[in-house]
Amino acid sequence: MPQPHYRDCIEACAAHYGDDAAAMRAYLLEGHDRAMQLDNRGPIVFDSNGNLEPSILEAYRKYGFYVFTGVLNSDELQDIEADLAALKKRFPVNPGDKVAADGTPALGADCTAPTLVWSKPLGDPLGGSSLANGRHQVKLHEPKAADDAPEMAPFILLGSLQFSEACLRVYGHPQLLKIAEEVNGKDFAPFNETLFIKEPGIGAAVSWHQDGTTHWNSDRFDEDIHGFNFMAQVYGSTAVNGVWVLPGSHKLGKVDITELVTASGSERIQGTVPLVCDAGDVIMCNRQLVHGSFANTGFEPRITVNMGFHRRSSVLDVMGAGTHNDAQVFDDALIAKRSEVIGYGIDARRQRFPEETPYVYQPFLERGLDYTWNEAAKSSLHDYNALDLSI
Ligand SMILES: O=C(O)CCC(=O)C(=O)O
Repeated sequence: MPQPHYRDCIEACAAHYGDDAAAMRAYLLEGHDRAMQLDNRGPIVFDSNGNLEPSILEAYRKYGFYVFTGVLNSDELQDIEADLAALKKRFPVNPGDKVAADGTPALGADCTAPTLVWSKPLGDPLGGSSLANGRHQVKLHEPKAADDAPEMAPFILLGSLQFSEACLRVYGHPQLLKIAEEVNGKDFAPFNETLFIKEPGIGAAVSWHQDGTTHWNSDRFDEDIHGFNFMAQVYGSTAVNGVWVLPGSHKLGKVDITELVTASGSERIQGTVPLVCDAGDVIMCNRQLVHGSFANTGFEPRITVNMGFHRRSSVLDVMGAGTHNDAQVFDDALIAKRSEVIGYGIDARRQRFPEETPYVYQPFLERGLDYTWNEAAKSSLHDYNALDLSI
């Protein structure tokens, strides 16, 4: 479990915090230790009825997150890495450029729905801004990047499944979809899919926030109403480059983060722990948890294949938050259209891993729908994230 260079990364990170270096070092070390003591990690286990082992759901509900170990095998990780390398070659050199470095059309250049989100290296572009409905209430420390760092770099890719078949196949993972069913019901609905790109020395911070927007004052409010994200890790995740969370905060309703920071005496919110895990592990993270990540001042990359799921009742006929796409009402037809990617994910996975038993999605069964992953399906995913179920 110890990450390679784990202590060196912590030292490198602390060194970027000036007078706060000692406090940052202690925060990282103590947070790591506390995270490793929590009883919320292990392989995916189903009981004899095919349901998720109850103790796993209990721990998830208690802390608001669970680390599933060893979910993606080395073949699958290699597929993702190959896709990532190809994607990076297609990134525009500067925000808004229509071509990549080699002069070919840039990734997303022909998309109307949002794709790449950029930041200055080690910046915190969302913190303290009105972006994403102003949910990132404070700005985190923006360490100084190396002189040879690029001026701007992509740190989020929205609508990622239209660009990466390997990520689409993770989305179709039968055990993960079964877990989505257990938490959100057999008729669960998608949310969105993204890549978080945290290259060492470059990767931006994502300031403390809770993800939900629309349901904080709902009569039906509960800890699951804004859904959850799976965060599959391509290289693992550490105290330095990973997401930090405040365990149990998914039950608290809307939290005043500015007040938490003030009470903690710094941006190092007391009681938080990092999501620490290895390559191939998948974290399930309640969207209502207070969470965020610091700029990646360590030596290791973190790439998260993020994919979220909702209860149908949380999205059906609801006016969206407009956080990830234009705000719109999610009627049954829109949800059905947005759910097609589940069918394509399941079939793309079946083609690559024929020895697995594919997941059966109840709404497709009820409606007699069947999806085949092929070139036509691929084209149909263009701009699919314009229908993200953002709440
Ligand atoms: O991966 C990160 O650094 C941030 C993730 C996050 O904020 C989210 O998934 O809502």
